[in-house]
Amino acid sequence: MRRVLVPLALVVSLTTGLTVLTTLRGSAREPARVRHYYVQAENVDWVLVPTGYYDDKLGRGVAAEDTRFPAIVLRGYENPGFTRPVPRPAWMGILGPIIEARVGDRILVHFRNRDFGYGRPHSLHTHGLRYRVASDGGWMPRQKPPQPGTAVAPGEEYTYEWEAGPDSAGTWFYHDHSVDAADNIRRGMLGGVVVRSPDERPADREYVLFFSTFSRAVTRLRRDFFTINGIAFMGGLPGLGARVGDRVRFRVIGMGDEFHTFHLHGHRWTLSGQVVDNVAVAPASTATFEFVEDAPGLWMLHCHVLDHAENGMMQHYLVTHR
Ligand SMILES: [Cu+2]
Repeated sequence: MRRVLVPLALVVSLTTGLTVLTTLRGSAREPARVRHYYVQAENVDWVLVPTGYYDDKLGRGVAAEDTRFPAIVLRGYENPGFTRPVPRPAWMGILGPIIEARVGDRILVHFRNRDFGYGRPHSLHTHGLRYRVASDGGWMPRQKPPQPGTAVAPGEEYTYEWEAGPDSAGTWFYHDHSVDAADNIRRGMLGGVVVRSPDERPADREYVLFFSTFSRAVTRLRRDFFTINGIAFMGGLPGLGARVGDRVRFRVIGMGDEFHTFHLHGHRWTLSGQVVDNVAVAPASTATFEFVEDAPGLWMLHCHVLDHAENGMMQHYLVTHR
């Protein structure tokens, strides 16, 4: 096992971190912190429709067993030994751990590659945060020698150092960016990044939802599946919902090769000064919005690209009374 740190980058970021710390001092805000995340690339047989699906009106469906494929996922651990998994709510589906920080924080992501199934090199690359090139993770053809952290071999470790600047507040994401990045991302190597500004209001419920396609070209299954957090068809992503009166925040992320929309029945919210009930997200784009829950009942949450909704991109959203 190998741990790589670039001393220069560390010193520079430490200095920057201290500067931010000084800026925040004097306010009643939470002081800047160094946050450690332990993220591991692992092989799992992922089931895209864990509940199975059968529509008796249309006479079509799919059994859970027929939606299993060899995925590569990112899993979070609480300790440097990678022995205690970070608890994962069911609604997160296939996602890697959510990297969460406040503006001013420094984030150290200790990445370990355990992809012995495919035996591929991997990396982590983030959006929205500040980092030096040694923490970019983007493998480039014909780079000699390869940039550090862009092709972490199976069995090896690398530490990425990211920083949440004042211009980092919002919803972002990280993903593999190594030699076979596109295939690795299509197999599940993605996760959300949440950076909170000092004046962000706390939400009672907050969900990070990735809209992405698992195509038959990658999975070798009989058909394409359109998923939210790697799960297709209703019932497969339990736990999405709220109680009346809750402040609910959605962080929606498009990933893959197609654009998607987030549509939630019975609700509307303000985005960029306009009241909407449907938001489009292009690949690698995000939308953040919130509302105070006022609509009890079991609702549909789905992509409004019709072909996508029809082929799995829909889930339940349950609102209960207090
Ligand atoms: Cu869609």
